[in-house]
Amino acid sequence: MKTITLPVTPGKHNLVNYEETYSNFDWKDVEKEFSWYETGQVNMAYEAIDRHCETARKNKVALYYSDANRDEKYTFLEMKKLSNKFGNVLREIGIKKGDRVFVFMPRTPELYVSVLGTIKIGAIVGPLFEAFMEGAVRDRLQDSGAVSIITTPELLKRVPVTELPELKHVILVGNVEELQTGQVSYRDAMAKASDKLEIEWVDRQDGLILHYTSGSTGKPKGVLHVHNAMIQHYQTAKWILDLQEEDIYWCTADPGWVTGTSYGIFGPWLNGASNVIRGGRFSPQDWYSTIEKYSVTVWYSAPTAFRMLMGAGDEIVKQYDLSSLRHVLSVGEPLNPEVVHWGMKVYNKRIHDNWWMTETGAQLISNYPTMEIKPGSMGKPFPGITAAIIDNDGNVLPPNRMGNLAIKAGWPSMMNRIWNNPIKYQEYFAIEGWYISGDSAYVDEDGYFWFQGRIDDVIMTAGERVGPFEVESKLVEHPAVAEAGVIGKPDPVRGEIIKAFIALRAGYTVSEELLEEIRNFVKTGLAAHAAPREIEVKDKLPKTRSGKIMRRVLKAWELGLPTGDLSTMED
Ligand code: 6R9
Repeated sequence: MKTITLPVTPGKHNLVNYEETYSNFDWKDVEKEFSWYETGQVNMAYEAIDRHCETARKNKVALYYSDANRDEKYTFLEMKKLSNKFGNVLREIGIKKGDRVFVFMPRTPELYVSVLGTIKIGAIVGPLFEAFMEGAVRDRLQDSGAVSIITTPELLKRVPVTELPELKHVILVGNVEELQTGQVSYRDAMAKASDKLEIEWVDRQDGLILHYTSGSTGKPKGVLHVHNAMIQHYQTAKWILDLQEEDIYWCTADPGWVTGTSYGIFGPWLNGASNVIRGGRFSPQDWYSTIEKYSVTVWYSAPTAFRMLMGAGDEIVKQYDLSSLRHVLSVGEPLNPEVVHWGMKVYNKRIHDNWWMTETGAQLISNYPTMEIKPGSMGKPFPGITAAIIDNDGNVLPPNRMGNLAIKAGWPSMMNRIWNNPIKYQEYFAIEGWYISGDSAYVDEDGYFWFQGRIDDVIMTAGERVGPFEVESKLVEHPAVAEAGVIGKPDPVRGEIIKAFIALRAGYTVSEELLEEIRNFVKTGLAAHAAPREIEVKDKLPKTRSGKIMRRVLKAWELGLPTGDLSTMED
């Protein structure tokens, strides 16, 4: 197949010559960009916000926020004062360095203030998706031993406080009639708090943020990142997002997803950029009008969103002025070449794909504005990053051979640990010197990387990473379900949809009502995005002798493919 390459984007860019920079790069040089290089005093939130307040940037807008009811903006100086206040609120109730503090609320300025204030006092922030239901919230708070959660009165119903003995405080954002023991009103506490704070200076390897993410087995795992990650957040945001002083930047990701923190908070603010946050749900009209309203110049989103925009058609694009756009990027799933070509047609912009994971903390492989794009490829490794395709014995494979996408271990934003699970952590580094991503890929003769799939069974649906095990566990909690196997079924819009195969318990018969009830059960017990769109009932599911559901067999059935080696399958 012949690939059509897209030429470099003309204009001024931060990364001028990729090849030359790649050969001369040293992470040590990036350290000089931070104030701690001189002072020895480290804190991510200081570098992202307070440092700019010592320059003319203090009156620059750090955050533009709007939703259906609010329309606000905050300068760096205002963000500094608000996050100082919040840091004091937390100190007042006894939160200390290293404590886990969770945020569980819609994307609002209060969420960003809470994250920054938590980091300023050296506590570890745990962001949760607003869509999480009780079970998902409980698992994460329990595993991490969280002492506090910042949430809203509406979402509080999904925080099972009685099952969380370590949780001491609930900070409520919004109108509260009467506070119960252990509850704090955000508004009242903020009104009383001082806007001066002594920042907690930390070690570069101290905990910053804990992102829970799904694997193919077991419960979600807590990926811990440390303050040192700022080195890579800063430099990738400079060269991949190409953030420049005048840019208005919009990352559409929720902070429950690592993209919404590394590139919705840290990367842009470390670079002193103006950050747009739009609350509420996705709609093509709303998204295009957000770009128009703020004259967004740099836009970071995900393939599912671009496919939905493509589905909404070309006509609607013409109703908005999108001429401010300078640079468009995508992450999270494979970006189909059709979408890239469509982006050229309707936005007259290249959509720059890039690859990374929760565990990697920051972008590792990318398309750069000053590089030719091969639509469908994730691009080339960031300077300072060695990426390779290796076989299961650790041999580096030649171009055009598919294998494990692996990274030489030791980049600045690499996860520091999996919370409570050193064994899981070590599994990533089972091949000496390498981090094994779990993705399969190949590299072409020009050094471009091409994604092929997940080696394990993790499902990517509409940009959300869903562990089949979590969904299966929930399904079998339903009284009618005997066993369940869950797979990702390819879908033109969502990348994959969740399809569940179930066997019913004796005494139950299939009906539309029952299947709808089961779907709702997962929706209300886990999250709407985790509910299977399709449920198929079987007499019996394929299992290994040790009792594990063989998802690859289900997938082969679904796709009409050969089932492969069935030697481990039970009789
Ligand atoms: C940032 C993020 C990580 C998994 C990753 C891979 C998939 C991410 C991709 C991509 C194809 C890309 N993925 N970027 N697949 N092309 N450009 O997405 O983190 O939620 O942890 O997911 O997402 O399978 O292993 P996370």
